[in-house]
Amino acid sequence: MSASGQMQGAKDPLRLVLVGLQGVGKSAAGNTILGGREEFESDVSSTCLTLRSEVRKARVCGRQVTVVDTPGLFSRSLLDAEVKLELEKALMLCAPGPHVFLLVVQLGRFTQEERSVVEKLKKMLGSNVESYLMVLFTYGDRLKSKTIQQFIEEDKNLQTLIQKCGGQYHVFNNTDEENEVQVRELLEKVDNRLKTRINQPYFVVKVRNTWAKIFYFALPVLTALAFAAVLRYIKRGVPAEPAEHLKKFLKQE
Ligand SMILES: Nc1nc2c(ncn2[C@@H]2O[C@H](COP(=O)(O)OP(=O)(O)OP(=O)(O)O)[C@@H](O)[C@H]2O)c(=O)[nH]1
Ligand SMILES: [Mg+2]
Repeated sequence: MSASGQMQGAKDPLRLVLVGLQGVGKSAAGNTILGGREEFESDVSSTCLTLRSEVRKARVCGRQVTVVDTPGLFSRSLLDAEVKLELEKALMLCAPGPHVFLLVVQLGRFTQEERSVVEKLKKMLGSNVESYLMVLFTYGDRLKSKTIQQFIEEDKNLQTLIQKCGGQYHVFNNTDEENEVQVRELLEKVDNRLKTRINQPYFVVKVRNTWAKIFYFALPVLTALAFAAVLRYIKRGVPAEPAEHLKKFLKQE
Protein backbone atom coordinates (compact mmCIF):
# COMPACT_ATOMS: atom_id res chain seq x y z
CA MET A 1 0.00 0.00 0.00
CA SER A 2 1.32 3.43 -0.86
CA ALA A 3 1.17 6.53 1.29
CA SER A 4 -0.72 8.24 -1.47
CA GLY A 5 -3.06 5.29 -1.86
CA GLN A 6 -5.99 4.09 0.19
CA MET A 7 -5.76 3.25 3.87
CA GLN A 8 -8.38 0.93 5.33
CA GLY A 9 -10.77 2.42 7.86
CA ALA A 10 -9.30 5.79 8.69
CA LYS A 11 -10.35 8.26 6.02
CA ASP A 12 -11.28 11.28 8.12
CA PRO A 13 -9.36 14.48 7.39
CA LEU A 14 -6.38 15.13 9.66
CA ARG A 15 -4.94 18.44 10.76
CA LEU A 16 -1.38 18.44 12.07
CA VAL A 17 0.72 21.31 13.41
CA LEU A 18 4.52 21.01 13.49
CA VAL A 19 6.16 22.64 16.50
CA GLY A 20 9.64 22.50 18.01
CA LEU A 21 12.94 24.26 18.29
CA GLN A 22 14.66 26.11 15.48
CA GLY A 23 16.39 24.01 12.83
CA VAL A 24 15.29 20.57 14.09
CA GLY A 25 13.66 19.58 10.79
CA LYS A 26 10.05 20.76 11.21
CA SER A 27 9.69 21.93 7.60
CA ALA A 28 11.49 18.84 6.29
CA ALA A 29 9.09 16.63 8.30
CA GLY A 30 6.17 18.56 6.81
CA ASN A 31 7.51 17.87 3.33
CA THR A 32 7.89 14.16 4.15
CA ILE A 33 4.26 13.98 5.32
CA LEU A 34 3.13 15.72 2.14
CA GLY A 35 4.75 13.02 0.02
CA GLY A 36 8.25 14.37 -0.44
CA ARG A 37 7.21 17.54 -2.22
CA GLU A 38 9.21 20.68 -1.41
CA GLU A 39 6.20 22.48 0.02
CA PHE A 40 7.94 24.15 2.96
CA GLU A 41 11.34 25.83 2.73
CA SER A 42 13.87 23.60 4.48
CA ASP A 43 17.62 24.08 4.58
CA VAL A 44 20.71 24.22 6.80
CA SER A 45 20.62 27.62 8.42
CA SER A 46 22.12 29.35 11.44
CA THR A 47 19.05 31.57 11.68
CA CYS A 48 15.37 30.75 11.78
CA LEU A 49 14.34 29.80 8.24
CA THR A 50 10.59 29.58 8.82
CA LEU A 51 9.45 32.95 10.12
CA ARG A 52 5.71 32.64 9.50
CA SER A 53 3.21 29.83 9.99
CA GLU A 54 2.24 28.27 6.70
CA VAL A 55 -0.36 25.71 5.71
CA ARG A 56 -0.31 23.05 3.01
CA LYS A 57 -2.87 20.39 2.16
CA ALA A 58 -2.54 17.13 0.29
CA ARG A 59 -4.15 13.74 -0.09
CA VAL A 60 -2.02 11.36 1.96
CA CYS A 61 -2.90 7.69 2.45
CA GLY A 62 -6.31 8.31 0.91
CA ARG A 63 -7.31 11.14 3.20
CA GLN A 64 -7.11 14.92 3.29
CA VAL A 65 -4.17 15.97 5.45
CA THR A 66 -3.56 19.57 6.47
CA VAL A 67 -0.03 20.35 7.68
CA VAL A 68 0.88 23.63 9.35
CA ASP A 69 4.56 24.54 9.70
CA THR A 70 5.51 27.08 12.40
CA PRO A 71 8.60 29.10 13.39
CA GLY A 72 10.95 27.58 15.98
CA LEU A 73 10.45 28.03 19.72
CA PHE A 74 13.32 29.79 21.55
CA SER A 75 13.96 31.45 18.20
CA ARG A 76 17.07 33.53 17.62
CA SER A 77 15.23 35.61 15.01
CA LEU A 78 11.81 36.20 16.55
CA LEU A 79 10.60 37.44 19.94
CA ASP A 80 8.53 35.07 22.07
CA ALA A 81 5.49 37.31 21.49
CA GLU A 82 5.96 36.98 17.71
CA VAL A 83 6.27 33.19 17.92
CA LYS A 84 3.13 33.08 20.10
CA LEU A 85 1.24 35.11 17.48
CA GLU A 86 2.42 32.73 14.75
CA LEU A 87 1.29 29.72 16.81
CA GLU A 88 -2.13 31.30 17.26
CA LYS A 89 -2.21 31.94 13.52
CA ALA A 90 -1.31 28.27 12.96
CA LEU A 91 -4.46 27.28 14.87
CA MET A 92 -6.56 29.46 12.59
CA LEU A 93 -4.88 28.02 9.50
CA CYS A 94 -6.18 24.59 10.48
CA ALA A 95 -9.54 25.63 11.94
CA PRO A 96 -11.44 24.28 13.86
CA GLY A 97 -8.14 23.09 15.40
CA PRO A 98 -5.34 20.54 15.08
CA HIS A 99 -5.85 16.86 15.94
CA VAL A 100 -2.23 16.62 17.02
CA PHE A 101 0.77 18.90 17.55
CA LEU A 102 3.84 17.07 16.31
CA LEU A 103 6.64 18.11 18.63
CA VAL A 104 9.67 17.76 16.37
CA VAL A 105 12.88 16.73 18.16
CA GLN A 106 16.21 16.16 16.44
CA LEU A 107 17.73 12.78 17.35
CA GLY A 108 21.02 13.23 19.17
CA ARG A 109 20.28 16.78 20.21
CA PHE A 110 18.58 17.15 23.56
CA THR A 111 19.53 20.41 25.23
CA GLN A 112 18.06 22.33 28.17
CA GLU A 113 15.83 24.16 25.67
CA GLU A 114 14.39 20.85 24.46
CA ARG A 115 13.63 19.89 28.07
CA SER A 116 11.56 23.03 28.61
CA VAL A 117 9.85 23.02 25.22
CA VAL A 118 6.56 21.60 26.60
CA GLU A 119 6.42 24.27 29.31
CA LYS A 120 7.04 26.92 26.67
CA LEU A 121 4.19 25.62 24.53
CA LYS A 122 1.87 25.47 27.54
CA LYS A 123 2.69 29.11 28.32
CA MET A 124 1.92 30.13 24.76
CA LEU A 125 -1.15 28.00 24.01
CA GLY A 126 -2.54 26.92 27.38
CA SER A 127 -1.97 23.88 29.57
CA ASN A 128 -4.38 21.65 27.63
CA VAL A 129 -1.95 21.62 24.69
CA GLU A 130 -0.05 18.83 26.47
CA SER A 131 -2.74 16.24 25.73
CA TYR A 132 -2.41 16.95 22.00
CA LEU A 133 1.36 16.54 21.73
CA MET A 134 3.19 13.68 20.04
CA VAL A 135 6.98 13.52 19.68
CA LEU A 136 8.27 13.26 16.13
CA PHE A 137 12.00 12.53 15.96
CA THR A 138 13.90 13.61 12.87
CA TYR A 139 17.34 12.45 11.72
CA GLY A 140 16.23 8.80 11.85
CA ASP A 141 19.20 8.13 9.51
CA ARG A 142 21.49 8.70 12.55
CA LEU A 143 20.16 5.58 14.24
CA LYS A 144 22.14 3.21 12.00
CA SER A 145 22.12 -0.17 13.83
CA LYS A 146 20.30 1.12 16.93
CA THR A 147 16.55 1.04 17.25
CA ILE A 148 14.63 4.10 18.39
CA GLN A 149 13.56 2.18 21.53
CA GLN A 150 17.21 1.54 22.45
CA PHE A 151 17.99 5.21 21.88
CA ILE A 152 15.15 6.32 24.19
CA GLU A 153 16.06 3.79 26.89
CA GLU A 154 19.49 5.44 27.17
CA ASP A 155 18.10 8.89 27.95
CA LYS A 156 15.97 9.59 31.04
CA ASN A 157 15.18 13.16 29.93
CA LEU A 158 13.92 11.93 26.61
CA GLN A 159 11.69 9.41 28.41
CA THR A 160 10.27 12.25 30.53
CA LEU A 161 9.53 14.30 27.42
CA ILE A 162 7.76 11.37 25.75
CA GLN A 163 5.71 10.74 28.90
CA LYS A 164 4.59 14.37 28.86
CA CYS A 165 3.44 13.84 25.27
CA GLY A 166 1.12 10.95 26.09
CA GLY A 167 3.84 8.33 25.61
CA GLN A 168 3.54 8.70 21.84
CA TYR A 169 6.47 9.10 19.44
CA HIS A 170 7.53 8.35 15.91
CA VAL A 171 10.76 8.68 13.95
CA PHE A 172 11.28 10.16 10.48
CA ASN A 173 14.26 10.01 8.21
CA ASN A 174 13.65 13.13 6.15
CA THR A 175 16.47 12.30 3.74
CA ASP A 176 14.26 9.42 2.65
CA GLU A 177 11.24 11.57 1.82
CA GLU A 178 9.82 9.01 -0.56
CA ASN A 179 9.66 6.37 2.15
CA GLU A 180 5.88 6.22 2.41
CA VAL A 181 5.84 3.60 5.17
CA GLN A 182 7.12 6.08 7.77
CA VAL A 183 4.27 8.46 6.88
CA ARG A 184 1.60 5.74 7.02
CA GLU A 185 2.88 4.60 10.41
CA LEU A 186 2.75 8.17 11.73
CA LEU A 187 -0.87 8.58 10.61
CA GLU A 188 -1.76 5.26 12.27
CA LYS A 189 -0.24 6.47 15.54
CA VAL A 190 -2.18 9.73 15.25
CA ASP A 191 -5.37 7.73 14.68
CA ASN A 192 -4.69 5.61 17.78
CA ARG A 193 -4.23 8.80 19.76
CA LEU A 194 -7.56 10.11 18.47
CA LYS A 195 -9.36 6.96 19.63
CA THR A 196 -8.44 7.83 23.22
CA ARG A 197 -9.85 11.32 22.76
CA ILE A 198 -13.40 10.87 21.52
CA ASN A 199 -14.91 13.83 23.38
CA GLN A 200 -12.35 16.40 22.33
CA PRO A 201 -10.81 15.15 19.08
CA TYR A 202 -9.06 18.38 18.29
CA PHE A 203 -7.42 21.21 20.19
CA VAL A 204 -9.52 24.29 20.89
CA VAL A 205 -7.98 27.38 22.47
CA LYS A 206 -9.33 28.23 25.89
CA VAL A 207 -10.29 31.85 26.54
CA ARG A 208 -7.46 32.78 28.86
CA ASN A 209 -7.46 36.57 29.00
CA THR A 210 -9.61 37.81 31.90
CA TRP A 211 -11.23 40.63 29.92
CA ALA A 212 -11.88 38.30 27.05
CA LYS A 213 -13.50 35.87 29.54
CA ILE A 214 -15.75 38.60 30.92
CA PHE A 215 -16.73 39.66 27.42
CA TYR A 216 -17.24 36.05 26.29
CA PHE A 217 -19.47 35.02 29.19
CA ALA A 218 -21.16 38.34 30.03
CA LEU A 219 -22.14 39.26 26.49
CA PRO A 220 -25.02 36.72 26.11
CA VAL A 221 -26.41 37.72 29.56
CA LEU A 222 -26.21 41.45 28.73
CA THR A 223 -27.88 40.86 25.35
CA ALA A 224 -30.76 38.94 27.01
CA LEU A 225 -31.23 41.70 29.62
CA ALA A 226 -31.24 44.41 26.94
CA PHE A 227 -33.78 42.45 24.90
CA ALA A 228 -36.06 42.04 27.94
CA ALA A 229 -35.80 45.77 28.71
CA VAL A 230 -36.76 46.69 25.12
CA LEU A 231 -39.78 44.31 25.27
CA ARG A 232 -40.92 45.85 28.56
CA TYR A 233 -40.58 49.35 27.07
CA ILE A 234 -42.65 48.41 23.99
CA LYS A 235 -45.36 46.82 26.18
CA ARG A 236 -45.58 49.95 28.33
CA GLY A 237 -46.17 52.04 25.23
CA VAL A 238 -49.41 50.12 24.40
CA PRO A 239 -52.39 51.62 26.39
CA ALA A 240 -53.50 49.03 28.90
CA GLU A 241 -57.17 48.23 29.73
CA PRO A 242 -58.31 50.50 32.64
CA ALA A 243 -58.41 48.58 35.89
CA GLU A 244 -61.85 47.49 37.27
CA HIS A 245 -61.91 50.05 40.10
CA LEU A 246 -61.02 52.80 37.61
CA LYS A 247 -63.89 51.76 35.32
CA LYS A 248 -66.36 52.01 38.26
CA PHE A 249 -64.97 55.42 39.20
CA LEU A 250 -65.39 56.68 35.65
CA LYS A 251 -69.00 55.40 35.52
CA GLN A 252 -69.83 57.29 38.79
CA GLU A 253 -68.53 60.50 37.24
N1 LIG B 1 20.17 13.94 7.74
C1 LIG B 1 19.00 14.49 8.00
N2 LIG B 1 18.85 15.80 7.84
C2 LIG B 1 17.64 16.35 8.14
C3 LIG B 1 16.54 15.57 8.58
N3 LIG B 1 15.50 16.40 8.80
C4 LIG B 1 15.93 17.64 8.50
N4 LIG B 1 17.22 17.62 8.11
C5 LIG B 1 18.03 18.78 7.72
O1 LIG B 1 18.03 19.72 8.79
C6 LIG B 1 18.14 21.04 8.27
C7 LIG B 1 17.06 21.91 8.88
O2 LIG B 1 15.81 21.44 8.46
P1 LIG B 1 14.52 22.37 8.41
O3 LIG B 1 13.41 21.53 7.92
O4 LIG B 1 14.78 23.62 7.67
O5 LIG B 1 14.35 22.68 9.95
P2 LIG B 1 13.29 23.64 10.63
O6 LIG B 1 13.02 23.10 11.98
O7 LIG B 1 12.12 23.85 9.76
O8 LIG B 1 14.12 25.00 10.74
P3 LIG B 1 13.59 26.48 11.04
O9 LIG B 1 12.46 26.75 10.13
O10 LIG B 1 14.78 27.35 10.77
O11 LIG B 1 13.20 26.50 12.49
C8 LIG B 1 18.01 20.92 6.76
O12 LIG B 1 19.29 20.98 6.19
C9 LIG B 1 17.42 19.54 6.55
O13 LIG B 1 17.80 18.94 5.33
C10 LIG B 1 16.74 14.16 8.71
O14 LIG B 1 15.84 13.39 9.07
N5 LIG B 1 17.97 13.68 8.41
MG1 LIG C 1 11.29 25.54 8.99
